Amino acid sequence: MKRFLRDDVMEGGCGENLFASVMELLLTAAVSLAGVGEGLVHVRPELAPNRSPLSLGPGRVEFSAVALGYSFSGETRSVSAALRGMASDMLLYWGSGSPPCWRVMIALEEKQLSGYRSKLLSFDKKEHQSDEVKALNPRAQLPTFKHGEIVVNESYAACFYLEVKRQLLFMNSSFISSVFKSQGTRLLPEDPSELALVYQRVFESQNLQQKMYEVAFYDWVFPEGERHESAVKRKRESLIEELKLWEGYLEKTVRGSYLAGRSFSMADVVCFPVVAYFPRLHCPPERCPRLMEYYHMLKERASIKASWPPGWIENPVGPESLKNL
Ligand SMILES: N[C@@H](CCC(=O)N[C@@H](CS)C(=O)NCC(=O)O)C(=O)O
Repeated sequence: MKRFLRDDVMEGGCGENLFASVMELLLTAAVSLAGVGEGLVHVRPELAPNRSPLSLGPGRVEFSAVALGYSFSGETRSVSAALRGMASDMLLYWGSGSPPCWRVMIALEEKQLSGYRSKLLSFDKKEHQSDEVKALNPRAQLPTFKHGEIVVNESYAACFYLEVKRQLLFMNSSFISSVFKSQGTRLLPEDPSELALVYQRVFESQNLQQKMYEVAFYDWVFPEGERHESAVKRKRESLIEELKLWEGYLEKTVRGSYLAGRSFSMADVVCFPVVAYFPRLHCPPERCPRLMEYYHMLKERASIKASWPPGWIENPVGPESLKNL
């Protein structure tokens, strides 16, 4: 199967330019169909020039938009099958209950890539330190994520990669790039001020994650000789202050809002797994009532249910590490 890259085509003669436009229209149709689920892409071979770099025959087209992960073969093809094909090139090594792993899984679900391959590894058995993981991730941490030959291990990086990768191929065509970004849920808004808020919430969620870890997993984060009662107290106060900030953000929004406004966004993808630890570890709900409302709303979302940590399903009640917050 041949490889179709828009820039290759654009460098060719005017016939290829026309063909590129046809392909754009096709891909546009494919994506809008994908937005509503199962659908068929109809190829009109009479629109394609003979000199196209693709294999064409009456009623038949074969091309593979490899960089997009899309491939079509035959006159028609189910769009969801094409999307599944793209997902099957993806491999995620993950651990149950890990917020960084969970956020990548939510992003995969939201982008309609639930057919990705995965390996669930046990931290207790130190499976994340295997040679297989280390070959891809020298820090031997999870998530470790691979798409074809592309390795993206940092959880934030993997989430952003899943959102924008199709945009890059069609850099010269703003229309196509915006259509492609809308595969599944659009996680980064177009409007600059909305986008700025999403970025702000995405990156500041690292504070909430770090501060939650340092209280909830104090004994695990700090070795015995480095533990001090005064430090525990300070870290608890720091987490309470951090929670107040997030409460304040939600208080300024109407009920039912997401972390960065009225639409679900990348901020929710990265932050929800951290928020979910508060009820699990018995944080008193009065410490963060709006965050808890947000939690109860999002836990019913399909992507979140589909990626819920199996260890949490087995043991729905977690330890009481945040009970005294
Ligand atoms: N910066 C990484 C952090 C990943 C991370 O801390 N993963 C933890 C699980 S939550 C891990 O693999 N820990 C095992 C270890 O560090 O040995 C990301 O966000 O992807």
